[in-house]
Amino acid sequence: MVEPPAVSTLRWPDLAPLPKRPSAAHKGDFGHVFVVGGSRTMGGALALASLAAYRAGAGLVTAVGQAQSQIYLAAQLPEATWWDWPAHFRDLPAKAVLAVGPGLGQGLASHDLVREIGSLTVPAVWDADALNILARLGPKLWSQPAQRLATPHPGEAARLLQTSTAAVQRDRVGAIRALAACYGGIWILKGEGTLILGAQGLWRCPLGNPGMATGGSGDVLTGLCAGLLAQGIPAEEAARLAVCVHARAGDLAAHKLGEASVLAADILAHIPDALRELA
Ligand code: NPW
Ligand code: AMP
Ligand code: MG
Repeated sequence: MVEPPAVSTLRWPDLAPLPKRPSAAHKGDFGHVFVVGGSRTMGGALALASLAAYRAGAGLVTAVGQAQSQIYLAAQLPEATWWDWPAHFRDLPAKAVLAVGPGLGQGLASHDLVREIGSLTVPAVWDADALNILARLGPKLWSQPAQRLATPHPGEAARLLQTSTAAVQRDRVGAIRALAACYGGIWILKGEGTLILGAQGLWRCPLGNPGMATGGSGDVLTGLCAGLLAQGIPAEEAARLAVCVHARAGDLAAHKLGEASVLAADILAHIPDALRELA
């Protein structure tokens, strides 16, 4: 018997496009993303993720950050509403999706936010400092059932597995399998040839380029994942779609600007073109 390949390669643009928006739709139909991050010095990460959630098609986005970082949102995204830390998430609306981590920092207040979010059953995307805190607190943090999608880069994956970045990169397939086995949930291991692992299998995205190795690039992916989830796209499909749209947007940006000059904001700006190629 022939063994199926361990890793399936995703092909652009052979992915399901976004569901068509009914003509009588209203913003409540497309979910409400709460992006939790933006400690005092990293409001930019929160702004990028929030913008990406809207660009993905979410109906409403609320950014949750430290008061000092609101300036980034006010300048770039008047469409988003704002919550100051400390925030509580017990009474979220029915179609809420959380994205936690972009620019969150790892101080005491961040730990409190992550502990509370870890105890919720709301669908959530975990990234950046939320994953660093998860690495410190351990998999028990995720003991409540919830749809969770985690997006570590190799450095964050190494912290979660208590190993080195080099060891993760030597065996990326082994690393993503170990993450899923240890923590549960759906995993995206970022970097060249991003891997996506869930119950439906292990996938590799062949798109993307080293121009995407730039501050804020991963924060855009986090917002994209949450924006797709909020529209009711099943989590594994949303993960594969978000990774490919992000990488395709990065390729379009690099083609236009040259790899060295790509900013995370340029990846963001090319998301609509990438989405239109799918339709
Ligand atoms: P090394 O050095 O090789 O062992 P950190 P961060 C590794 C926020 N941001 N291939 C590599 O490790 C984020 O949201 C805010 C191989 C590297 O040195 C977070 O909250 C911005 N290795 C916070 O900053 C814009 C790779 O990881 C180390 C790799 C910290 O996040 C920037 C760096 O990781 C940023 O997004 C790869 N492909 N990728 C803002 N404008 O507000 C990463 N590594 O120490 O977790 O730092 O990713 O900058
Ligand atoms: P972060 O380190 O969290 O900002 O995430 C970086 C983003 O850029 C991830 O989506 C990576 O997959 C992507 N990226 C970084 N370097 C490369 C590369 N050399 N080739 C393709 N994608 C990359
Ligand atoms: Mg990151």
